[in-house]
Amino acid sequence: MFSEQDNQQLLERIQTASSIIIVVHRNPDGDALGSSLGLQHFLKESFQKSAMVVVPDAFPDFLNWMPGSDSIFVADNQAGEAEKLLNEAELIFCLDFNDASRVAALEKPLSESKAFKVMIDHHRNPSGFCDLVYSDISASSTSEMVLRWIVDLKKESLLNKDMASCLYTGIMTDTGSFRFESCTSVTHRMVALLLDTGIEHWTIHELLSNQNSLEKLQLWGLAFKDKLVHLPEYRTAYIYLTEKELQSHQYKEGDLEGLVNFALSIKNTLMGVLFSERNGRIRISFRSVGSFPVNELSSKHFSGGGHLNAAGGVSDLSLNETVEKFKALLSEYPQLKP
Ligand SMILES: [Mn+2]
Repeated sequence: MFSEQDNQQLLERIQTASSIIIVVHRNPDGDALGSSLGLQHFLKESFQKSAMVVVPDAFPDFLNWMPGSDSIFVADNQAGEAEKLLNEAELIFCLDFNDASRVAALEKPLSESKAFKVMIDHHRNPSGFCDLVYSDISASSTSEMVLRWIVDLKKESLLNKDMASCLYTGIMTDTGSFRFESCTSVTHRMVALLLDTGIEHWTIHELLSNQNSLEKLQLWGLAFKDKLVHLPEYRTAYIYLTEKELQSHQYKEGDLEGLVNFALSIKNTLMGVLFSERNGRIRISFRSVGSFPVNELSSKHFSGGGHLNAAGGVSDLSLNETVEKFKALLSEYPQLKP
């Protein structure tokens, strides 16, 4: 949590800033959008301040119902304008990421901006590019942390449905619908405050889940039938998809969201991995259960990182070479053996 002194300084900055920007990581997910839009609504409600949410690149369609999502500034098709916004900002909130390199092309303008920078984030090893840092790697989500901050300021009476549905979406998506170990009694108490605003949580679940296209389901069908490999000798399962397979199923950003969890769902599996070829690069999602640290594996071998049980990585090898490299590594991890 921010110290009392930090909070005083932060409130002063909010009140005096003529321009406030909220930035999130590239490939923004439910928590990135939920925390940033939730904070945007809070700044409006509590301080009558308009903040702009800036995302490095497009967000998935299944999040475009979120209150405020139509006013999000997507930087990758207006790079010059985004640079200008960061440059002229007096206060920048950095939500749901721990290092300036996580904002892709916005890294340089963000690092160079003279704005006062505030990080709220739950990823490991926050780097020192912000003036104020609220980091909690045990938190379920950045959305929960934003809500804790609102409660800490004793402003929970200002919560409204717009704020609540954004923060609820962030907490729900980052906890796999309240399933993960990081989802604690504190998380549930925070969520109770959100439900007290009268949001329809069942409608939010429907908006997030029942958004499939036929092509997406057929892509998942292909993945399960022909592209899922089970290695019981390493308690590992992985799915690998080529760019061609994605394209022939009219792939849209977000279509692979959650697929990796099905690799992990095979009985007695400790690690699930998804390799997908996108724009000539291999993107990798790692998931694990228990104490197997996929963030370490990813940072050591696939230029990635993240959480103990959920991490991302990339590879510039071909898809087959990447999968072979991954398979060759498994014997280095005796804890995967049954
Ligand atoms: Mn998050």
